[in-house]
Amino acid sequence: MRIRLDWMLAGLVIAMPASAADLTVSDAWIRALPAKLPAAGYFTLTNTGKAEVSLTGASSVACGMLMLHKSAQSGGMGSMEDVAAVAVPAGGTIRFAPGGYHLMCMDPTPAVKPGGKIGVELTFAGGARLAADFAVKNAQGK
Ligand SMILES: [Cu+2]
Repeated sequence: MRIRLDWMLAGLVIAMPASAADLTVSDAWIRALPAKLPAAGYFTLTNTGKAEVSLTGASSVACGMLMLHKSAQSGGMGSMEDVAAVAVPAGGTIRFAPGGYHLMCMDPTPAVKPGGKIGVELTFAGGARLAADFAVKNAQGK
C-alpha cells in the first residue's frame, strides 16, 4: 500500500496541470443561427505562462455537445473537421475566428439568443479549466 501511494504522488507531480492563472480569454462570442442550427463560437486565447498549454475541450450547459472544430477550404468547398487539441505556445496567442478554429455548439438551447451570453468552460491537458462568458450575436455577427 505504501509503495503504491508514493507512486501515485509522484504521478501527480509529473502531471502538474497548466495553471489557468496564466490563461486569458478575450473577444469571446458565439453566432446564433435560426432553427437551432449549430452555433460557432470564437475567442482569443492568450498564454502568459512559461510553458505551452494544450486546449483539449470545451463544454457549456447551453450547447449540448461543444466541439473543437477547424474550418478548411478544399476546391472551393467549405468543410470542417474535429480537432483533438490546440497548442498555445508559452507567451503565445491563438485566435479562434471565422474561417479557422471555432467552437461548435451542436445543440443550442434557448439561452443561445442574440443579445444574451452563455458560460463556456475550456479544458486543458493536465486538467486546468478556464471559465469564460461568450456574448451571443446574430447571424451577421452583431
Ligand atoms: Cu464547426
